Amino acid sequence: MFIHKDSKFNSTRYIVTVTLFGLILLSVVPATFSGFSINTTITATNIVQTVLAQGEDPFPLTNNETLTPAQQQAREQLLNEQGFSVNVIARNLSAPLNLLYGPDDTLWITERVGKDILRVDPTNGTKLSTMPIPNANQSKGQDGVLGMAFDPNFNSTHHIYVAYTYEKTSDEGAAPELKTKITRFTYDPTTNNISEPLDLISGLSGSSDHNSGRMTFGPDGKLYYTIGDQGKNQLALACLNNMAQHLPTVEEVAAKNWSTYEGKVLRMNPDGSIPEDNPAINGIQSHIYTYGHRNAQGIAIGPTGDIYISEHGDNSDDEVNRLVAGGNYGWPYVSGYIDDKAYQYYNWSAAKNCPELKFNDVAPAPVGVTVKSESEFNATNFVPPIQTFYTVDKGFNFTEAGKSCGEMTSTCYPTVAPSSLRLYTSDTIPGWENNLLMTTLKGGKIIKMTLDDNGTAVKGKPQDLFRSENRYRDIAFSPDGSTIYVITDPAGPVQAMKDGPITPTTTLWSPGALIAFNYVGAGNSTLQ
Ligand SMILES: [Ca+2]
Ligand SMILES: [Ca+2]
Repeated sequence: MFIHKDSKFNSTRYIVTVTLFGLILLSVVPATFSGFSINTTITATNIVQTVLAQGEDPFPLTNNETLTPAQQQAREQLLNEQGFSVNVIARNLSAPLNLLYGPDDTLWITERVGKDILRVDPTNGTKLSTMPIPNANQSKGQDGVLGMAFDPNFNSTHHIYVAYTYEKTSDEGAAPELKTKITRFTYDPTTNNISEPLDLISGLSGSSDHNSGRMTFGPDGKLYYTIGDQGKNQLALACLNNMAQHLPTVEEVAAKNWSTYEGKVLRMNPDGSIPEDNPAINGIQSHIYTYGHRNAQGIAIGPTGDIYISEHGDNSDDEVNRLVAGGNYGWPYVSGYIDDKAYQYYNWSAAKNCPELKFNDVAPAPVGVTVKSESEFNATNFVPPIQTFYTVDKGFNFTEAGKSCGEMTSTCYPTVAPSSLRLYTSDTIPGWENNLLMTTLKGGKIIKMTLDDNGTAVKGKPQDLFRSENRYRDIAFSPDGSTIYVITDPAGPVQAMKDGPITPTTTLWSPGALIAFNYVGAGNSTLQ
C-alpha cells in the first residue's frame, strides 16, 4: 500500500494500524532528518519527557475530563515553553477542512466528508447548527465540501460562498462526472440555516486527489479560489495529463469550458464572472490569475494586501508563494526554485505504455517516461517561492530517506504537507503581529513565518509551534488574538515525536477535533 503524504483520510481507513506505538515516547531532543543535507533544520518543539498510554490525548476536553499526571505534565510543558494552555473543545468532526471565525462570533467549519457546515460556540465547542450542502458529493477521496468565504459585507448580506464537488450527469446516460462548483448561500440567523443557493461557477474539474479548494476575498473585493492539479500524472491518475501549465483558448472561455483551470488560482467577481482587470495571459483573459500550481491548500491576505498561498510539494519543496497577476509558478516542470536539485519532471501521462507501468515516485524513470530538468523550463513569467520546506540536493536518496517509514515512505520525505495559511493580525502575542501561520499534516506542527517589510520574502527562520501527533488542517484566531483555534484530520500518518530516524504514527492524539490554544504568556504556571 502506498500512502501519499498529502492525502486526506477517511476515519475508517486506518483503524488497523494502531499497535505500532503501544507507548508514545515524548522527548526533548530535537528531531531532524538525520543523515541528510537539507537547507533548514527541522526541529520538534520541546515537549515534556513523559510516557502516555496508547490513545491517551494530552490535549484533554475542557472541564469534563480528569487529567492523568502525564496529561497535566504535557500541558504544563506547552504552557511554560510557548505560553499556551490547550483544550480540545469539540471531537468527532467529519473530516473538518475549513475553519473560520465568523462575523457572528461563532466558529464555522466545513466538514468535507460530512458534507455540511457546522457552527460551533468558540467558548465551549457546543454545536449550534449543522447546515447541509445540498448535492455535494463525497466519494472517499479528497472530495466533498471544501473551502468557504464570508461575503465582505456578511452582516448585511448574510452571504456565504462555498466550494464543493458534485456529480454532473449527462443526458446521454453516461456515468456521472465529478465536478466542482462554487455556490453562494444566504444564511438566516433566525433559523440558523443556509438557503437560496446561487451557483457562481460550476463545471470546474473535481477529483479524488488534489482539489485544493481554498478561497478568500481579496482587499479588491474579488473572490480568489485555489484549484489543484487534480492529482494528475501521479499515483492512480499517473496516466492523465497534468494541466497546470495549460491555458484556455478564446473559444473555451466563450463556451465556459473550464477544463484548463486545473492547477491555477482563479480570480472572479462575487457573481462568478471574469473581472475586467484579470491578466491576459498569452493574450487571453479568463478567470486564471496565476498558474503552474500543484495543490495549494492555503491562501492568506498579507499585511500589504498581497495574496499568499501554501502548496504541497511532491517529494520535496513544499512552497509558500506570493501571487503576482499572470505569474507562472512552475509546476509540474519546476518544484521550488529552478535549481536542478532533487526534482525532475517525469511525464508518465505521455508514455505510450503508461497503463502497463507501475508508478513509482522515487526510482529512475522507466522506459517510455520522459524526464525534464528544471533548467529546460524558461518561462519569463516564472515566479519562485518565497520559502520552501525543504529543498534538498540533487542526488538526495529518497529511497533511503523513506526506509524508516515503511509503507508510509512519503511521511519521511523532506516535506511537511502544508494544509492552510493564515495571517495573524493582532498584537496580543508578542512577535506574532503580521506573521503567517501555516498548518501542516505530516509535520504535526504549525509553522510561523515573519514577512519582510515589502512582503516579498520570509525574514529569518520559520518557527515551529504546537508540535504534537496531530494532522493540523486549518487555523483561525479569536478577534482579540488570544485564542488560536485549530481543526485536525480524523486519521492519517504524522511524524512520531521520538528520537532517531523519522517514523510515522497513525495513532493521532486528537483526531477530528477542534483544539483551542489559549495564550496566557510564557512562564505562567497557572493552568486554566
Ligand atoms: Ca512553484
Ligand atoms: Ca527545484
